[in-house]
Amino acid sequence: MKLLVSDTSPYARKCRILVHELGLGDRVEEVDAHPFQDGEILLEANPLGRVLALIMDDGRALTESLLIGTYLAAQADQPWGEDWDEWRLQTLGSGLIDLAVGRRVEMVRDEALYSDYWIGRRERGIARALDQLEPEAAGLSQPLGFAGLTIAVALDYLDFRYPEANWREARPHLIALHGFWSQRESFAVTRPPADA
Ligand SMILES: N[C@@H](CCC(=O)N[C@@H](CS)C(=O)NCC(=O)O)C(=O)O
Repeated sequence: MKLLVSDTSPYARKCRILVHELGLGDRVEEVDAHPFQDGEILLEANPLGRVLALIMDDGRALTESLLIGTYLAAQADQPWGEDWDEWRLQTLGSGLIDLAVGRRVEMVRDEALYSDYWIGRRERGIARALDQLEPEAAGLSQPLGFAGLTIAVALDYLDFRYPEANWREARPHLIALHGFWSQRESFAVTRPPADA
């Protein structure tokens, strides 16, 4: 299998961490495919031009990090079950990534195109999601689950692209979850380059 990734994408990072944690490293080859370069391999796998994509052994490609994560877990004989709370928190963490990436995209546009409305809207959504996740993070039954992983990747992405969010302020459970993941090798080897 080929996993088309970019080293700054939090969506790609979720799945790269999973590959590592599930012990699938020898079956999955990472291929660098920055979305804004519109490379042939990426556009063929994902006509939407987004990272990430997984080219399966039969040549077909999957897109969307949640679907790819679900597929990888099944490949490792550890299928995700019907723990709907785990799914609920996972999608909230993923939505947090969406807002943080959306804000970042807005911030790097030409100043003339820059929209305070959209940046403010994203920032308010990020703050609300963090407030909801804080008490819930304490109840994450298995810190190694996909929900915890996704939330930790979202928090690390905030450190990377939106440190002014100050997500640590009065959020001890999120700090603990992030601290847990920060000690994992999978997290360390997938950290985006500081200067990117
Ligand atoms: N919902 C998708 C989001 C993927 C996504 O937006 N990836 C970003 C990179 S971080 C991208 O490729 N952006 C380029 C674009 O939207 O044109 C997923 O979960 O995989």
